[in-house]
Amino acid sequence: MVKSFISCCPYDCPDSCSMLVERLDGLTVKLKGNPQFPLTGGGWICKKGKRWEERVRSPRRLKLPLVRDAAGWKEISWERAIALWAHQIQEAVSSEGPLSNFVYQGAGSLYYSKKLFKKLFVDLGGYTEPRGSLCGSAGGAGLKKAFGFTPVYKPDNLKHARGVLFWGRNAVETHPHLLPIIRELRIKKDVKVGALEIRRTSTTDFADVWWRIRPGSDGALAALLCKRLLESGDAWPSWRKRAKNADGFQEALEGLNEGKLLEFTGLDKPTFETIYSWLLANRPVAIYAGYGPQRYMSGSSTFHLLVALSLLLGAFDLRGAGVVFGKDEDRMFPVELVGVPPVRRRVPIGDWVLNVSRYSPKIKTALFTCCNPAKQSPGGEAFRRAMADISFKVCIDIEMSETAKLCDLVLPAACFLEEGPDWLGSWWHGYLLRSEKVMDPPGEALPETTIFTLLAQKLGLSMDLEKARNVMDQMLKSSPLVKQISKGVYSFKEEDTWCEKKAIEVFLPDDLTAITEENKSSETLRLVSVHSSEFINGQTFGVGEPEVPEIFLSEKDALDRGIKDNDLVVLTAKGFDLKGVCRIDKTMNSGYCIMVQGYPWVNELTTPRVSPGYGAPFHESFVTLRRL
Ligand SMILES: Nc1nc2c(c(=O)[nH]1)N[C@H]1C(S)=C(S)[C@@H](COP(=O)(O)OP(=O)(O)OC[C@H]3O[C@@H](n4cnc5c(=O)[nH]c(N)nc54)[C@H](O)[C@@H]3O)O[C@H]1N2
Ligand SMILES: Nc1nc2c(c(=O)[nH]1)N[C@H]1C(S)=C(S)[C@@H](COP(=O)(O)OP(=O)(O)OC[C@H]3O[C@@H](n4cnc5c(=O)[nH]c(N)nc54)[C@H](O)[C@@H]3O)O[C@H]1N2
Ligand SMILES: [Mo]
Repeated sequence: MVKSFISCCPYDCPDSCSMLVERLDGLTVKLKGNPQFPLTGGGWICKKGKRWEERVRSPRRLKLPLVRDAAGWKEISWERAIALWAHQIQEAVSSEGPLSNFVYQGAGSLYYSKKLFKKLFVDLGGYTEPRGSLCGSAGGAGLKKAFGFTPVYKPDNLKHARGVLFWGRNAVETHPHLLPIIRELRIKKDVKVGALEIRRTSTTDFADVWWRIRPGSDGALAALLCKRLLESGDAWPSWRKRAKNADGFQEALEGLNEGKLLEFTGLDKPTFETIYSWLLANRPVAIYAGYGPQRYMSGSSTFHLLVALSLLLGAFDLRGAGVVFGKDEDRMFPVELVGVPPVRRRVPIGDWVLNVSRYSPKIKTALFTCCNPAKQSPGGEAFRRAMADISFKVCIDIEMSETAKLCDLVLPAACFLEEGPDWLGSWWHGYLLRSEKVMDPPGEALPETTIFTLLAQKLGLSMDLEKARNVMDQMLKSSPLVKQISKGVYSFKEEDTWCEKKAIEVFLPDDLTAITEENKSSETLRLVSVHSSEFINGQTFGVGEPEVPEIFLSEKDALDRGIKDNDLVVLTAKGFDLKGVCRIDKTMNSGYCIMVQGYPWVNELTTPRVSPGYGAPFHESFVTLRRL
């Protein structure tokens, strides 16, 4: 008998889709978009979400706890696994104090129940964790600098925009449920779509017009556009009313060398003029900013300037104008269920691997959950060295990830279909989604809430995270801040930072030196990595890895090196050689090469660094390239 459930996709994707799950038997499920959910109206979900139909029961699922000894991996009982882990934690706390326990959580599942485990480390007296994220913290920091908080652009306000500018956002690949909305706006309101990119993409194809910019120079372009708006008198007349530090900002712009900056962006004067005219002609413009342009040392400054540009183009007075990026998907998570740690140490996510051996107190145990930094964080070799410096490492995952392989203990987790009730938010839309348990986990896999409740018991702490999850469920269901729309779909009150009546003032930058920071030498190519519609982040399930990685290169850089399309090439950085196949991309400029992120070799070539805002500037990595 077919049984239906409401669930939601756990992936770290802006779309966060509510899903209808049909369970055909204990092992087989069919997934589609929840027809009652406004954003998946036609029942459509993307291919990566759909693949959970196989992933949930794939042979790759971990089914038993595994421990590593000199001979390799061995299955052990939960009881022994928990006892071993508890012992290591106790030893760490008694020798170095609670900060010697490192907890690292990533974006593998956005479900709220995955956040409850921190209560255990709070109750132990504290912990160490990464500061910033591998994702959007640099851009987010730039927005925060302007506002003092993370602004929200409500998707609903797009309907007031006349122009949508995908500024380094590859929405067609990475944000598919936005497209029907834009298509409708085009038809009904004649909305114009532009894109600023470093190469042709499916999003530039979707746009009416696109311009190619040099990687890492978006801040310079934004500053030039601001300068021009002010000097030509086109700036929104009342922009100063909303600005803090207007004079400092104007002075900083006056001091800029226009010719040099334009050269830096790689744009010629006529192209700059077209961009400028497009912005003026299509006000109010929603600047849909991407993650790519903030993976540079200048990422935070760039985003700060995008706010300034929006202001000068009429944001706050013109509904629909503003910068669309991410927002806190955990806003509705009841943090009181976790509590505040008495002490907490935060180490930069971009380069902790370089410094871990020098930390005091020393890191003695590490927990990795919902993350795969061995693959997804910059500097593969540096990560492995850091791991070798930590005496006891635990990984909780649903599969044997690259990170799990570097740990001492690997624990099998239940996935979203196998636990619940649970909740998640979105970093785009304004719905809160609730999911139900559909089936049991495979083998002995357990929900994280159960795993940490067992660990707490062993450590003599009294906590029941299964119960906490149910308390969270009651709290969210009965919260006066949320309103149920249909089964599993709730909306919550959220103010749009760009459109609310309350007078918001943004702080404008007066130091623009960061936007032209460069550290490149002429023989090397900048390595830019991009997300793909095929899979999410490092989770390539069902896609697999190409035998020979593709390396995209401009015609000129290929010619300079005697490389032809489809030639085998070697990419080298930091002593690591990668064999790849060259794909000449005539839409790229010279000076950089591009690879798809999410494959294990990409971050072997990237450099661990921290950018302002505690981001990871993946694109400040440089490689040499030659024909094989
Ligand atoms: N299918 C799918 N969807 C996803 C993801 C996924 O892996 N797969 N990941 C999710 C997550 S976690 C994130 S953070 C988002 C990422 O979403 P996006 O921001 O759309 O993706 P990216 O590929 O990181 O970057 C977007 C574009 O920036 C361009 N770019 C790089 N450098 C520059 C630059 O200096 N200037 C300009 N103007 N453009 C530049 C790249 O060519 C790329 O096409 O997608 C989310 N959605
Ligand atoms: N070079 C380069 N590197 C990048 C990027 C880039 O553009 N270029 N993009 C960056 C970005 S934007 C992001 S967001 C990060 C993402 O990096 P991570 O946060 O590491 O995310 P994932 O690769 O999705 O890995 C998540 C892990 O969680 C596991 N998992 C899935 N569901 C569950 C669950 O329910 N419980 C547990 N315990 N585990 C689960 C998966 O099997 C997987 O091993 O990568 C970053 N890395
Ligand atoms: Mo991300």
